[in-house]
Formats: sequence, C-alpha cells, structure tokens
Amino acid sequence: PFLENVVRHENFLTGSYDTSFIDSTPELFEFPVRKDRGTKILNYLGNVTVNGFPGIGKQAKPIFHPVRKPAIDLSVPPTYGTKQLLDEKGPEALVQWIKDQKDVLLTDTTFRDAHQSLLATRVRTSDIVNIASESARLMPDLFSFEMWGGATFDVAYRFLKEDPWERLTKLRNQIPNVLFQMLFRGANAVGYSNYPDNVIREFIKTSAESGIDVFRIFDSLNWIKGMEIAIDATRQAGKVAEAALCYTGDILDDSRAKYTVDYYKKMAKELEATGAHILAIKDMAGLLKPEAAYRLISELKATVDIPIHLHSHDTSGNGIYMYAKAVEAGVDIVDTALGSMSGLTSQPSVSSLYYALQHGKRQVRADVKALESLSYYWEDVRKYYQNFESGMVSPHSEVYVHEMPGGQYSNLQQQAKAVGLGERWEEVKEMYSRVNLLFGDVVKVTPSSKVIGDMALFMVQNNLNEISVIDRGKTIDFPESVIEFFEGYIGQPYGGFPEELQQVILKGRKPITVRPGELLEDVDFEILLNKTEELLGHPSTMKDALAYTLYPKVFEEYATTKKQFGNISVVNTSEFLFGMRLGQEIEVEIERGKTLIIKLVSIGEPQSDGNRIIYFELNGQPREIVIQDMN
Ligand code: 3PY
Ligand code: ZN
Repeated sequence: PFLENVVRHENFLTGSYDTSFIDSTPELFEFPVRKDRGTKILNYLGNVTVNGFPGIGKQAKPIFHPVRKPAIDLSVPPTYGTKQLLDEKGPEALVQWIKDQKDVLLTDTTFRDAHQSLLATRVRTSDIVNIASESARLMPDLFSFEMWGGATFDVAYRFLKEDPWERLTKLRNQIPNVLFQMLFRGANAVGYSNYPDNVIREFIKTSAESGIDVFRIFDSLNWIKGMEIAIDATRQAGKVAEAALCYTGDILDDSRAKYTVDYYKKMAKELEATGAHILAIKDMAGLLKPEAAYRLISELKATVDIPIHLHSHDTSGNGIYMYAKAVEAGVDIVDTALGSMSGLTSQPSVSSLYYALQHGKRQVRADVKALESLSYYWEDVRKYYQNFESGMVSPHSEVYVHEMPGGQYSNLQQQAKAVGLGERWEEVKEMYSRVNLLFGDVVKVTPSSKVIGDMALFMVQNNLNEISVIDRGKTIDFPESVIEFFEGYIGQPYGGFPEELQQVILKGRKPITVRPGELLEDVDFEILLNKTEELLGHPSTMKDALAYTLYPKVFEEYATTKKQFGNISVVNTSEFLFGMRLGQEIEVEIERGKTLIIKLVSIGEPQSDGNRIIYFELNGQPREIVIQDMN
C-alpha cells in the first residue's frame, strides 16, 4: 500500500518532490483497509452461515460463554526454563541436566497430541495463542511443550485454512522460556509417504530456525534407516534429536512373540549409536501396561545411557498407573496433558499424575493450582470443537485388541463418516485389528496406521474378508496407500511383507527393498518457490515451498481459499465453525488496531439459480453478498 500511495500522489505524478517529500506527507502512511479484505471475510461468514462447516454441516449455532482465563500479570516476564538452557549451553548440557533431575519431568501435549487425539486435530492457532503467554508463566518447569508436527501441519492447511508456520512463530514469540517439541515422522516428515532426502533436511532446518528445539523422530515401521537422515539433520541444526521406538504388542504376553524386550533393547542401542540425544518410547496407542512399563524401562535404562522420554495415551484408563510404574523404573520425562484435555485417547492428566506421585520419592514439579486454572480455559475452548469429539466417554480397554493409535481414533472416525460408514464404526475397528494380522502384525503409527485404516475402511465398504481379498484380489483396485505400502515406499516392516498378499496387491509391480530416499530425486526448491508464488499470488517462502512439496493438492486448495476468503484465521472460532446468527454483531480484528464490525442483518430466500443474497452491515454500511446455497 505504501508504494501505491506514493506512485499515486500528485507530487509524485508531477515529479515535484524532494527528499523531504515522505516526511512532509504523512497521509502516505495511512493505508486504507483494502476494501476486498472486508468483502472476503463477509463471503466466508456468509458461506459458513448458509452451508455450514465441513464435518459439522449446517446446524443451529450453540451458545458459547466467554472462555475463562487465569488472571495473571503478563508484564512480569516468564521465568528461566529449558529453552534458555538449550540456547545457552547446547544439547549435551541439556541432556546432562535431564539426568541430574530427581523429579520426573513433563512434556505438555495440550497444544498438539491432546487435540489431535480428542478433537481430530481441529484446534485453531488463535485458541492456542490466546493462552500461550499464560502457559509460559504458569508452566515454566516443563521440559517442553509439544505444540507442532504430527497431523497439525496437514490439518491446518486442509481444514483450518491457516498456515501452521504462523502458529509456530506466534507461539515462539509468546513462550520464550520452554522448549518446543515437534513430532516428526522420519522419512515421512509430517506427511504420509517418504520424501526425498533434501526435503527432510530442509524441513528440519527451517523448523529449527523457526523455533522447534526437540524433534521426536520415529519411523512408522521402526525401521531405523527411515530415521537416520532426520536425526542427522537435527544434530546439524544444533537441536535435540529425540529418537523414538514405537511400542506395539505386549512384551509380557508370550503369545505375541514378535515384539519382545530384546527387540526394543536392540533398537534402543541402535538409536543411541545413530546419534539420539534422548530415547523416546512412543506408545502411540496406549498399549504399554503397568508391569510391562516397569520391565521395559528398567531394561532400557540398563541398556542405554541417554535419558528416556515416555509418551502414551490413556485410552484404556490405565495411564496413571502405568506412568507411576515407569517413574518407579526411572523414566526421565513423561507426556501429559492439562486435565480438561486429557484422558481417553489423549495423554494422562498432568494434575492426576501430580497427586498420584505427591509426597513420593520422585514427584512432578508443577504448580497444581496453576494447572487447574489453565485447564478451565481448555474446558471452555473444547466446547467449540464438540462436533469433532469421538463420542468416547469412558475408558476403552478394547484398545488392547484393536491397537489403534490415539491420534488416529477420532480422525479415522471422521474418515469413516465421510465415506458413509459412520454407522458401521464398530465393524471398522474390528476390521482394523484383522487387517493388522493380515499384514503380518505391523507397527501401527502414521503412516502405517493410515494404511491399516484405509484398508479396513475399504474392506468393510466392499464386504471383503481375509480370504476374498486374496481370491478376488486380482480384480480389486486397492487403495493407493496400501499399494505404496506393499511397494516398500514407506519402508520395510520388521519380519518382511506377507508374500502372497503382496503379490496380489502389486499385480506384477516390483517392490523396492532399499530406503526410498535413495531412489527419490531431490526436489528443486527454486521451481517450488516459483510455483507457490504463482498459487498464492504473492512472494512465497521456503515454508510455503515445503508445504507444497508435502501436500501439493492441499496447498493448492489452501491458496485458492486464501484468495477467495482472505486470511480467515482472524475470525473467532465460534463464527469460523458455526457462522453467525441473524442479528448478531461481531468484531473481527483483521490486523492489530484494525477491527471490522460485522452484523448479519438478513438472509434472502434462495433464487432460481440456488443463490441467496446475504445482507450484512460492515462498519455500519449495508453490504450484500451472494452465496451459493449448497444444501
Ligand atoms: C502422528 O504421527 O501424527 C502421531 O500422532 C502418531 O502417533
Ligand atoms: Zn501420541
């Protein structure tokens, strides 16, 4: 706008300006709110009011009360924490500090896995940023905030139509004192298939520069080759490489002989040798039972020298008991969520763990009252997202049978609804465990869990079973993700692929046995930068280029929506998801100090072409918007 103002100014046009021109012409600095920003937001609001939000549909807008926030003095800076320790002294010193702690340390997952697991990852940046400054001050003793990665990257572009990199930047600005941790799927980055090595390296480098400190790196088949590049890139960025072994099966069950204590010990040793600063036990489904946790952690402690960080999900209801046993066995860090965002498919509750360990040998270092005050905020925010709840209201010990990751449960359920299988959810879950055995009992975590989920949906939808899949397989078009899996493009499963099934699915195609990254050509970021610039209609960055590489179609749709509706991340969640009520007036701050006052006056009847005219007032001026009624 500044340049536009300059070139249109009459002194500029007539050439009669000198060096004091800018100083003496203050009106150049008054940038009008470009008219189309308001129109675009009205278009969004009109559209969601008439057509509803994907996954919610059109329904009466619920009444939401203002969220409760802890009343604290934000002018007092947050106290020194792990972030400063890492920045000042480096990863090795941080590792030593972890080992020196007597108390058990915590990672809070409320900003990432908790809502990925309870609310299909739908929590928006504005709702997280709104409590960030308070969180920095009320949880300074945390080891880390897990606040990025996993599904949050994809879902931000795909459903929330916002830029996940902005979430990282905004949170980093408000939380200067605690480490930021992300979940990284090894060679699959934050996507669902392997990417070229230069994509993995560039993603880690850019994320590290943007504020991520701890990279929890895993491979969805526990294939260490799939993790090596990411571990190396993290170390090169001077950040903390937390390499994970994914826990599946049951080490105490002799009838599940595939994944034994020795299997995990061997993997842990290899990860340590590969350069891990910390070993994570990623119990993504919550299958680790209390006695098994005690045994596994005791043995791993005797096997590796690096600290152990335990991640789990409370689906079975045994989470706190299990964590207590892990603490007894010497685990260094565990993952918890704030009370109102904990339990069930999410992590165990931080305050429950606090009380469980209170006055014991190893305790949780936290201000439990402060935790409760933050939990009230999330109790209120969670209500906005009620339509994305899985419907699970009590512990499901059946997780020990289906073994579905907590982060997948509500997402797969949404996927099942989307393909018309919402009513057959019980069957889908049962099929999920059958597909696992059909595929040779694999580690199930994104993306291998998505392959199992896609196949389970496909088999239920097409009334297939273990026998007909083979018998009729030659004429069946299997889901793309299943074909890729059997081709070896997400890595090699422990124990290999079931051969007969592999042949049926691949129909003559040859599977690969090497690391896919060895075959995939590096991407040319120059080309991708140009492409994303063209899509967005403004200069793009490496962040855009990376997002486009991982999700070309999703990014294209995101760019189209952005052109159509502008930056809709500024709209409050109640309006973003449910639109407006007739007569309602709202304020939308489109940038600091620039607020639109929007009133929905009336909604016209549908016309013969299906369009409706929506009558708004924008800053007191009447405005009409035409919306296609899709109902
Ligand atoms: C993810 O990869 O998104 C996960 O949460 C795996 O547990
Ligand atoms: Zn998880």
